[in-house]
Amino acid sequence: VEASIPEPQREAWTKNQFDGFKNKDEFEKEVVRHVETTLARSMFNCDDVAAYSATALAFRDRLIKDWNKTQQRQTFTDSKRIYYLSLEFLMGRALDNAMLNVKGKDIAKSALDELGFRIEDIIGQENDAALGNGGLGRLAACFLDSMASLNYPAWGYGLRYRYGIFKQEIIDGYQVEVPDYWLDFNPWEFPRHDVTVDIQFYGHVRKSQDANGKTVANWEGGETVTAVAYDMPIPGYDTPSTNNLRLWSSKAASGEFDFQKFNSGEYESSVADQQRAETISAVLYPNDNLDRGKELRLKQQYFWVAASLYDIVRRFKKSKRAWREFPDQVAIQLNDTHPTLAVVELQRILIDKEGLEWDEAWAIVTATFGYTNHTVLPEALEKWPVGLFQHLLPRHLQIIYDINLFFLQSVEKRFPDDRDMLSRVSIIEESQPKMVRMAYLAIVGSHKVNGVAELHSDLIQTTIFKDFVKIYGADKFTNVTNGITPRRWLHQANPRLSELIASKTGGYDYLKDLTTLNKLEQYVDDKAFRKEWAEIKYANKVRLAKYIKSTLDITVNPAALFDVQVKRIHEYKRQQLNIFGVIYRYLQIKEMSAEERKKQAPRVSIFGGKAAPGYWMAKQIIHLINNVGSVVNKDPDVGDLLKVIFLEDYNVSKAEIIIPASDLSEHISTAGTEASGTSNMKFVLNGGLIIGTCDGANIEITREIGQENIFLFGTLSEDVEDLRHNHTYGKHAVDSGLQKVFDAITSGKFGDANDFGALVSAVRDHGDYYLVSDDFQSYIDTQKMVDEEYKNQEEWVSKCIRSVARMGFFSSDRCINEYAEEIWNIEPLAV
Ligand code: HBZ
Repeated sequence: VEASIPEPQREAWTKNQFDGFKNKDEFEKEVVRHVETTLARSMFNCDDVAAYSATALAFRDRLIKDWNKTQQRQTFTDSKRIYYLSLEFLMGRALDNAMLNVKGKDIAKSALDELGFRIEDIIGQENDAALGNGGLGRLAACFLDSMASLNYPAWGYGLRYRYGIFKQEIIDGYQVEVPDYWLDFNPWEFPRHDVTVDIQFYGHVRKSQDANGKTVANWEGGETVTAVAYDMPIPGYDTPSTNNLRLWSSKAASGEFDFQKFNSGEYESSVADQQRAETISAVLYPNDNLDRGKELRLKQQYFWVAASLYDIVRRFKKSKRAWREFPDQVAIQLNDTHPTLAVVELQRILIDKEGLEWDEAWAIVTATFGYTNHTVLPEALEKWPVGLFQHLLPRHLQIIYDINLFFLQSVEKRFPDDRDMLSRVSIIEESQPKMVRMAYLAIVGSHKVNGVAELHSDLIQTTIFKDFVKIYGADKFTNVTNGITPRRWLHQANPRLSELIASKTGGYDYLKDLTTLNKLEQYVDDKAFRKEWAEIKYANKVRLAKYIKSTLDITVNPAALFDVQVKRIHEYKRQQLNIFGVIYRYLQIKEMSAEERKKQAPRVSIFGGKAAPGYWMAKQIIHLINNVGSVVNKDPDVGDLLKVIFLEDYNVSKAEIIIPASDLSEHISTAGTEASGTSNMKFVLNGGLIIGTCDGANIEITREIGQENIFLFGTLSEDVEDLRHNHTYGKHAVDSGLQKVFDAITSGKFGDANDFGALVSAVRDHGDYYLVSDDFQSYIDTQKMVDEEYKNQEEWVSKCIRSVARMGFFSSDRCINEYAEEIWNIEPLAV
């Protein structure tokens, strides 16, 4: 690397290398310097925010060094890179992670202490980077962490939303959305005003002949918006490898800020143009598992995909390699169908701009892309009206039609007798209006398609994509079960448990090879170890209890069983089943004698999660939970036996407090609907047990930890279809337990019954699509078993320890290694 600096300047550059702080005193000096110069604040009025900012800047300086070197190394070695395209990166906070990865937390702690600050308070000042909805976005963040930690040359590409997922407030029991303007001060991003790409929209296609008489397509006219790169360093754990997350921000193209207009007095409309351009990267769409088909969303997708591909192609072209080597240098992973336009855009670049023949180009495209599916829910599968494409991206629509034509021709050849097949697998749905099926386009344009847990990968191959398995063979389809990063989700979130584990497994190496957790199993019968384990869980529960007290002014007993369901609110995830169960428990307590009550195991039912702003049913569920809470929590008959808590604004940083404090977490989706789930893994890794259905990764968790360590209940996915079919529309028989719950709701016990009519009648009168009534009794019975088993604390803690010991499989490091070997064909770059 140094050799690239011309000889005469080399010494001056190398002798002046900035090394960052090496000890407490140097760190203090850096902090004070940043307070006084970078932030231009006096150290006499340095508050927590300023101390956070200065601390973050000092660590950022350290990261930049490694980041630059990593990028140089990747360029000089000309290594193959993986590009992870995701519309969402739910990163959470960065400072604690940066401290861990550059091994500087102890230094920072004592220095901040001397300067008069508590490190926890300082870490707590940071805004979450909440550029995602839920599981899909958080998975992308865990993957970035693992790719850097494993030294893979990897870049993430996404959008730099000015507003992340909204902040949730609960007012009178209802969700209210507040915009999340998070960019006030973001020390982790670097604007690259010199890295810009002009992105075209609208216009028309004109065919012409080139010098050799070949017909070429020219996409002309329309409007242009400029993409500006913002880079964020992604440090790896215990390695200097620091990868890049590049987020694009939109602004008016320089020619577009119309000086003509400006000068002729049309100042307002010239500003309006500017604002229209900036709208593209303004907000994250807040729906998870729902496709709403808005034009601006398609604009976001193309804007981000086109800018990213331009960047990737530009980097490849610098290597001066032949085009056919592109897939040897570049792997691109599509995080769900949101970036599927990248398939079309790369084909367009190769044939329209670079002059390759269709077949040659298409071979390159399909060898480059891999597609990950995250859902089988029909309402989440992306489709775009052909007319919208025609208007916004006319050349891309032509290419899609050609892709489809060649694809259908090959299908017809192989299945000449199956006429139906062609319309079933066509990328264009012949509906009114015609639609482009993005998942089919992603399958046809990729060399591998994967689901995110075993059951889910089986389901996509046997249901929504089964024709494609016939066409391409089973080899094109694979499973990569999700994972989570143990750095954030164990070490950072649960430092005391991490320390205890380290003391028994031979240090913190377990954070690099999670399977070494299995060494814990030998301590299961060690009473002293169990005691320490239980004390840590208790302390984590005290921490959460304090948080509940400070935010909701409700006192909960840390000795009670903490039963947690935190995730996006969705009918398929069945928070309604949980709250119906809570109501059932409440009614039972009310019927008990004082004697019986004494024998009851106290419980705190904790909920958290956002409803998409337009998802009315999900908002009803939130409202019901809150209303049940306000009745139960002040009922003197109940006391400590039951508390119902709804935690406002569930996000990554709150998850880091909530998850380590759970005794039992709920993963109770209707079988076959939750593709994987990833918080299930986080809860078990933090020493909590699960109550769950045979769905998603619950199944593999059960296989790993043993069925005696998980509370499974409910319908199996193979039985769901039949049960749904049997539910006659109109009155639907519900058993007496659930009927009592419905009676309580409709009697107005939890506020105006009309407010919750839809929740009841969805189950009772409208076919119960999510099988709440079918699973209710076994859910209640299983909760009873939980109560019984929780009374035997020694046995409970043993189960927790055994489970943690067997969770090694669920590291995102394992998961990324599988992607690297089976899909990306990429090697780590030695440091
Ligand atoms: O992806 C989730 C799955 O529901 C969950 O089971 C899985 O563990 C996780 C990671 O694989 N899917 C999502 O989170 N999906 C979305 O957030 C989403 C966002 C926008 C959309 C569609 C889906 O248009």
